Amino acid sequence: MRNKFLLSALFVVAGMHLASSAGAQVAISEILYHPVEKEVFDTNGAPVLDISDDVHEFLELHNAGAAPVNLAGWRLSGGIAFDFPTGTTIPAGGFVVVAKNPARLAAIPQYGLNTNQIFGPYSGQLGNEGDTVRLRDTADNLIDSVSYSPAFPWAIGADALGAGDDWTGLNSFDYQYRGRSLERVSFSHPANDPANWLASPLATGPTPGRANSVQLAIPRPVIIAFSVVQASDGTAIIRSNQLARIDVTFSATNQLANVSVEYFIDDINQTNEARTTLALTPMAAPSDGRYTGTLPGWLQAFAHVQPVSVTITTVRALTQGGPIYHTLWQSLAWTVGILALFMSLTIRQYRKV
Ligand SMILES: [Ca+2]
Ligand SMILES: [Ca+2]
Repeated sequence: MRNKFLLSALFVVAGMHLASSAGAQVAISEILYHPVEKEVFDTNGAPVLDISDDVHEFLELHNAGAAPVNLAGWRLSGGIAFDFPTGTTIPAGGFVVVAKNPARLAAIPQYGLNTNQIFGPYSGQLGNEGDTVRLRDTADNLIDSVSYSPAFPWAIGADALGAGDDWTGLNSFDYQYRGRSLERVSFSHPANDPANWLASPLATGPTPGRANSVQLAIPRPVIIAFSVVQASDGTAIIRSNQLARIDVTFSATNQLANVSVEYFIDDINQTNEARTTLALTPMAAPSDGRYTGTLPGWLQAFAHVQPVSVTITTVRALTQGGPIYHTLWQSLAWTVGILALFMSLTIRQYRKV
């Protein structure tokens, strides 16, 4: 017989201090690498649209500077390739979109794109398992570069809808040819920081050719790595009555202060379990982003069950419901007035019959 318990942990970060800094010029601002592409057939059973190769992919550029920029001779490379033609200008504060298939993108009514904003087609594809995109100017200087991923610590909700309909409770056809894009939060913050990219909200969808849904000078911090080990010897197996050490690494650390972990042991048959909050300690300067704490012997209630292993790999599975993760994250952010980050650990307890 095997029982399964969940230990869920809420990371709460207070002490938000926004700062402003000068924006860069032209930057990669939005990436729709995995549009929802559901097969639709006509009455004869023939596909109404060739949706192979993710034809509704796009990449967006933004000019965050105060002057127009001539993009003629600039190029995209990496997973996709495109050379901007003569006469391509991006106005100050403006956006241009480079499409896998410009006609298909222009046909999506929710986007309301003007054809003079859409460039392409590009060759290649924005990989659904992660990819790199680079923007270079006429002198081949690297202007911007992003290596995104559909997996933690990147916003997993931007992988189409983040999970299948049976998990999200959504109907993919409601998001046909769109889904959720990666939207950049700050143009003065490094492009390659996962904290700088959020999945576009379900309700509004991707925003090709216009401002992204969330814009901050400094992105909210996210966890980019964590581990839970037995405190006494650092091993992954945590036995009953043993303290556990949790180590967490954040990025976008400018706003970090008063980091704590909130946890509860979740019997899958109950809700509203009592929660415990534990302050985490900076391992170095707060800007370093690494925090640690020792969880008490929270397995004592199950002391008769051992050994216990912490299965870190399930964290991704539990958080793959993009909307669920996002809703929780947002509700905490707004109601408590602080930043909150969520992660879950599954603790499997094995009991001999
Ligand atoms: Ca793709
Ligand atoms: Ca946009």
